[in-house]
Amino acid sequence: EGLGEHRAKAERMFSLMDGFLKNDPISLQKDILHHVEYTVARSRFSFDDFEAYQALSHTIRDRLIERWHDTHIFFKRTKPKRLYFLSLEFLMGRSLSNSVINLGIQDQCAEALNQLGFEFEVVAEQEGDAALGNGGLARFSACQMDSLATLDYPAWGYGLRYEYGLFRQIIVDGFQHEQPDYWLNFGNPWEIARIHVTYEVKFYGTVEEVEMNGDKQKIWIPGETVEAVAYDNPIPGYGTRNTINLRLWAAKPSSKFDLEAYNTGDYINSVVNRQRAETISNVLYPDDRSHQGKELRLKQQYFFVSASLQDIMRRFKEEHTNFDELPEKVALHLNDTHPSLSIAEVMRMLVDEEHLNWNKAWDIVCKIFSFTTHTMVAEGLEKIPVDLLGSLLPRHLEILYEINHHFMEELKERIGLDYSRLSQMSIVEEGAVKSIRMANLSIVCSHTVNGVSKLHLETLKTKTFKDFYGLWPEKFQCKTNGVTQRRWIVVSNPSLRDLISKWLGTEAWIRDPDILSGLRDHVDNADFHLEWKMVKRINKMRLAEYIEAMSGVKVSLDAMFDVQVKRIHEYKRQLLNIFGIIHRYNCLKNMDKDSRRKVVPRVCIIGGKAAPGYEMAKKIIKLCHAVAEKINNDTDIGDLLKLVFIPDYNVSVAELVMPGADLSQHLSTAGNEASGTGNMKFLMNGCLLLATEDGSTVEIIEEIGADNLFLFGAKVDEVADLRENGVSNLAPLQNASPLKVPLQFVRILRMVRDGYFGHKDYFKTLCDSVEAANDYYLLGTDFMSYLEAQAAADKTFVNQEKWTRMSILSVAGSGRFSSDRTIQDYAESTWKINPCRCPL
Ligand code: T68
Repeated sequence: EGLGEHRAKAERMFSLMDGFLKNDPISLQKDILHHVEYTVARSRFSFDDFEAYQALSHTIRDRLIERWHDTHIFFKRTKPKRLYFLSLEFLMGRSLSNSVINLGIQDQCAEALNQLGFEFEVVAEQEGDAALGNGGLARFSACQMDSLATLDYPAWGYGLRYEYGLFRQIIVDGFQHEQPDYWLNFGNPWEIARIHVTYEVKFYGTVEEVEMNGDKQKIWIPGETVEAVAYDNPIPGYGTRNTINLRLWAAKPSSKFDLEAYNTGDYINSVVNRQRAETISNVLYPDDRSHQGKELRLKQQYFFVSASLQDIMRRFKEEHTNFDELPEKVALHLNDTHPSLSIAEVMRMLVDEEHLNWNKAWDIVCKIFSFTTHTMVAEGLEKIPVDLLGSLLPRHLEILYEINHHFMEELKERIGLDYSRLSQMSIVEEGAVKSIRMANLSIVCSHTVNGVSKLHLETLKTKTFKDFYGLWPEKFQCKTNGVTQRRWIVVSNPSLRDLISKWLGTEAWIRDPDILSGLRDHVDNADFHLEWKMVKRINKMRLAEYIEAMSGVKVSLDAMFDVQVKRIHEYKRQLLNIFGIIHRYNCLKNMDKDSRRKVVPRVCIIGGKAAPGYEMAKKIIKLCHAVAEKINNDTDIGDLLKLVFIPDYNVSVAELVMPGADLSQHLSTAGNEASGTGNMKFLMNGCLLLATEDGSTVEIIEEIGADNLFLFGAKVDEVADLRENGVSNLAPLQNASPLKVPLQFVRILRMVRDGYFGHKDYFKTLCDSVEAANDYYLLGTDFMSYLEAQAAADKTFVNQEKWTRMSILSVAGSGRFSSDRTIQDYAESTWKINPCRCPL
């Protein structure tokens, strides 16, 4: 009764509130001034750009909240099957521009600000990045949220509200230093603290067996309780009222009073101890590949899993009474293995708390989970030491053992007593450190296992998870990654947005990216070319200004802007890029004046963070700076070659860099990059790719044709053989065969080794990492092919008509790499959810 009344009231309010906040410039202006005065508490007669940002953000936030309420009331009323996207990382970047664009009120906001004496772009730049993630995986999560909202899917994102996001990278004397990211210090208008949405999360303790209704039942007596508080982040869709929720959890000391602790008299110490609970959500782990068995990391994972699942189950139970309905109403997506403890947690909830029998619970669990892995190589897979798990989550460990026991029994029936395969497929790894293999767990329990590109899926099927593929071929699916054109064209490249819309005669591509292919109709139009080149020039100008401000290096706009920005990794081969630059420098030094006149000037731009404990990656950053110092100060070379390192690469830097790039490099040794998403962002910005045939680049080639990018290097099926036979000649260097490892490469390696760029001792291990490891990443093997691709890029750049054609065709072919396509595919074939569009 009460609920019905409550709903009827909500609906009455809903009709009253619709359009309550007006979006014309005058109304916006009033709201901005209101927030200046009453939220920011500055005088409306005097406030600066940052305060204008705060006030405008709150003005937008109000509008988001309105839509977000409406969306959730609508979802509640229609009870659709919901997707819960579980991810420990989201790289959202800035929110203001994205929000006003998705709300469709960009021009009105600009006008409102303008009349107050502010410029929208300047105000938007006041915002810091929300950097609650490491790299591709985390940014992909953010892109998917944008697409889920835009395509009207009833979805929730769940994650952790880290107090400190990914570290800030500062460069001192060419070395990376890490500083904490105090992103919440200036307030965060985009979140809503839900102080009443809290759950208790338990850790440690023991498992006991009790009698219940004549049955023996295991129960967990936990030893420590922490509270999870919800912070909601509205995610607006574009061209729809739908605004979905990203719910991030923060840890707080449990508000339940532990009287005994206080009564012992040590008041101060007990407060301090309780405060320690907050450390759980304090800091994001900055490693984007390795998984060290750290207790805090495991605590983070379970904290996040437990709070999210309590919330999800509460919502389910509000609407339904029978757990049989769970698979029709709930899809749980595991974004990599980081949230995979969810599997054990749902089993525990269903068996221990809801008293379902094991088989019944297991049947349900197997129908609700889907899983995406973002890793290409087996060494990158997550394992959790059993000792650690058993002490932190004793009941979960039992459940995991039991899941494995059932799985092993099933497996024996299917494949017989093939012990080697049994042990390889087991969820439990025996060995020096007995561990839980989180990927195996996720595969066993999920109805779908997704790869992030065709090549990635192929590797999963034929190598990484070969045996599982043999067992359950139908589980394995390819869902090639994508990126949102809203952020990566509309927000980041407004000039290109206008140009595309003008020539297509529509803005519909912002919702329907396949329409971009219509640009092919104009690929030979001279006027279009002219405007296209002008747009690139404008963006290069913005980038050049930024470079000068950051590094003091003045760059020529006529030069080719050649960019490699991504996390620093040996497999991503920034070293190949730097060696290529040294080669270019050597060539220039040996050229006469006449030949120099024909050279295409280059600005080489490198950016990216190294995991704090990853020594080789840090040395690569230092080498980049050392080489830059040499080249940039060589007046003899001038504008013909510049090298700049852009510090603290993040989402908002990417938004500036990608539109301004002519060429972008994606150099991973084939078979290492699961997908790559940077390549897609550059593609959308009309930047040509120089790349190996790795990850999703293979599909970009399918889409735009091999003629429209610069390819090089060993193919994935050649790599193993080359590692075996091709490169062992590298050490000792003296005998290096010019056929396998070119002399140019050997010479460059020796320049670095001999201290031509200084820091001889420091770079020694970097050189060793190439030589002593027999050039594991095939730098030497791929070097000549790389130089040829670079030469082809130079040659094409001289022919601006051809270059512009390729650039147009890149954008025209980028529709397939929109996350809208990815999400639609997931929704239809994996999650089985339907759009649920909130009425206007
Ligand atoms: C990336 N992975 C892949 N991992 O490397 C990239 N890992 O090829 C792919 O395009 C992208 O995922 C999206 O699918 C990551 O970014 C991590 O960041 C990470 C973080 C913690 C632990 C392990």
